[in-house]
Amino acid sequence: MKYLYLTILLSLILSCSQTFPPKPYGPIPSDRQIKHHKMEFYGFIHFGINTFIDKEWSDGSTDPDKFNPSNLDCEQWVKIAKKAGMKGLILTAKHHDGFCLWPSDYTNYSVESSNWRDGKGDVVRELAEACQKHGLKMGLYLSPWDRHHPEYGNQKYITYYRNQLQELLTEYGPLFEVWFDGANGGDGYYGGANETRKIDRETYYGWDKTWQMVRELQPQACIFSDAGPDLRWVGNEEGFAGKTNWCLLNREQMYPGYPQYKQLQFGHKNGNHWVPAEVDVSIRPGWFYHSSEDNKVKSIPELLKIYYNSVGRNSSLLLNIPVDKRGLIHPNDRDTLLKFASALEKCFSQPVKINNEISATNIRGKSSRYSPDNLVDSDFQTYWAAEDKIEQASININLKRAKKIDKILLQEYIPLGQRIQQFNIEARINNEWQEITKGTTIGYKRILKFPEIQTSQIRINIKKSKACPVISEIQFYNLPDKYSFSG
Ligand code: FUL
Ligand code: CA
Repeated sequence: MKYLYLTILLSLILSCSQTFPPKPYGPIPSDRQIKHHKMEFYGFIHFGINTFIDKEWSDGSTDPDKFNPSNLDCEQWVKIAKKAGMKGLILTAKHHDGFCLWPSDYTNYSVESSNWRDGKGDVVRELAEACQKHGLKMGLYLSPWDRHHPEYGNQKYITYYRNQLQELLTEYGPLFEVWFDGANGGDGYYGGANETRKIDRETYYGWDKTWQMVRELQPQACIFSDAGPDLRWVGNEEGFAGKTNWCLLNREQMYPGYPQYKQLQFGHKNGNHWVPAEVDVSIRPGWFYHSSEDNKVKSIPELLKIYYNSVGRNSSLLLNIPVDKRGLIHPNDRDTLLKFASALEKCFSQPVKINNEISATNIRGKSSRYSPDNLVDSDFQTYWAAEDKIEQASININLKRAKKIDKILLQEYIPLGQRIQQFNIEARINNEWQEITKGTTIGYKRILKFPEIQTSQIRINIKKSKACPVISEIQFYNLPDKYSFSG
């Protein structure tokens, strides 16, 4: 009898221990990174002295008075961005030309030296206030390369750069992201020297110290650069991440301007830091406004393709809108953004209903806490998990009646790490199981699009996972034909 009690007790303990959540596997995201993952889509605003001289890059010698928007209205930007579904806006406070959109105490190469608003204007402040008013987050870009500053290339410039950063980090409220560009072309005005200055990208800027300032002054802000530490460049400006895309990166040997940027498309499978990719791409060919590009705003199918290849491939999407000479978003960009938002809404607002007809080949501790029902409750926090050591499993979905489907959305519960490395999706068509699509990594979000099928049974097979799979959400959709595109 004693033994019977003991056995019951032991098996109770065992089954309870099985219902403990899986232990995190490998690097995991910080809270600030998780919040950032959930933003998914936000905007970039390239605006500055280049806007007025029709250039992408200027050399730092342009007269500040050229900066003269006739009708600047940051609320217009913010309202459009919000309607477009963006969760934040990042502004180029200073681009490579060194011209500052705020009245910095450390230079007069800024809005203060222009006649705009009688030299009393501050674009950064106007944007901060508009964001605050309409509930959008703000981020800032401060170019490390400065083609105006006479001391660029020596230590005095680094002090100047950090002083400017301090102003931006302390005077404009909370920032969700600070953007550190790796570009450095060498030649510039440099206070009249007009020469080429080469710096050692790895050591010159003393990044650790600068990033420490961001941590201290804006602990919630994610730091973006080619090398993280919170977000990495995706290695191209065309609008796509790798189909295989790990949020992991061995970032120690990397720095802004790191030349092996192709690796950034995929991340490192066994990387030792959590550094997800951000896809930055412009809605027009250029980053800054050029009237010659008014009819070159990307089409809705092009933007949808970018969305699938960024948000749909475990990245965030930073879509640039060049603000025009008036200081407004041009009507062509506005119309496109609003149409893009309604296309996304049509695509993703109505998942195919699943009605609890979902099962899995393995459920952690057979516990309802890890039930496959959690996969279809539209709640990222609830998840299905398999038992430890189970690295292959299938999820079966029975749709009672045959339904049309042309894409699937999957989300791993990333607070416990990125685990899955290979999976496929099968559907029962004409009484046979057929593979309809397959993939490698999932991460925060993976969307796969395939030719429309009609089926009542679907199977998701996790074929390879670094540790037991932990999935938050699975959804199926049917894209309206009107928005179909190839590729
Ligand atoms: C690049 C810059 O050189 C471009 O002008 C633009 O700002 C883009 C976002 O980053 O490195
Ligand atoms: Ca869920």
